[in-house]
Amino acid sequence: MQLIEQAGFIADLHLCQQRPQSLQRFYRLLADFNLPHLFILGDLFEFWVGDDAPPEGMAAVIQALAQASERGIHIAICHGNRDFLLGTQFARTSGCQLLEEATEIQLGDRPTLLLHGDTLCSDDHDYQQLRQQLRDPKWIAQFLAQSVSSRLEQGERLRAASYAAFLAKNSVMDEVNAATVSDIMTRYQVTTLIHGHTHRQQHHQLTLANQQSADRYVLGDWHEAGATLLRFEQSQLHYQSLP
Ligand SMILES: [Mn+2]
Repeated sequence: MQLIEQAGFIADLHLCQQRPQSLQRFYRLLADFNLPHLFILGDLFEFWVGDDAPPEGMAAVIQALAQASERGIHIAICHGNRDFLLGTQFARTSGCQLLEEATEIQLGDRPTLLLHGDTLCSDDHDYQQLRQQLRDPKWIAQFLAQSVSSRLEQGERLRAASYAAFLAKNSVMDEVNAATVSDIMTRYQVTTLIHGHTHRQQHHQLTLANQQSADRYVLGDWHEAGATLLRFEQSQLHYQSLP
């Protein structure tokens, strides 16, 4: 397990050409970044239909990532539900490391688990079922074999369907299931969990099923309520709001 003494964590930037403010903020963050590790815990991009077809304007994001990597910042990215098709070509050109779905790190003296967070929303059965289908390697191979225009069309349909489901639930993002959180933290034997996806930035203190006390840090999104960076330095985790 990697020992990390200083790092920054962000998630749910949902970058796309229609969000110039988020793009500028991200370029600024990369240019000013003064920690050795940056973890991007999913949904860096609003959508991604394959490394051969970056959405309009997103080649500049890859270039900015590559420049920051060249400066010596280790940037690690996990898939979100929007950009789960980020692949090896993206990793190569951006200089970023693609993480497994669940990644354990040793954050100072804290055994820590990193996730996007969508798997914690286990009460949403429809979503979990769809997720299982979309992460099937066979489905992915079939999808990536199609033309870019057909992939974009299907991606647009999926986004519209997920937006309709979101509206049907009174525009509330799903919340995590407390038992699922406790289960996964116990399984990985961690006392700190960092994730995004729900867009509900908050530090939660909790007691796991095995009575151990634990911390869960949720990363906020970048377009609804301003952006933040969760920083770990001098053995402390704290949120820093980004200009
Ligand atoms: Mn998400």
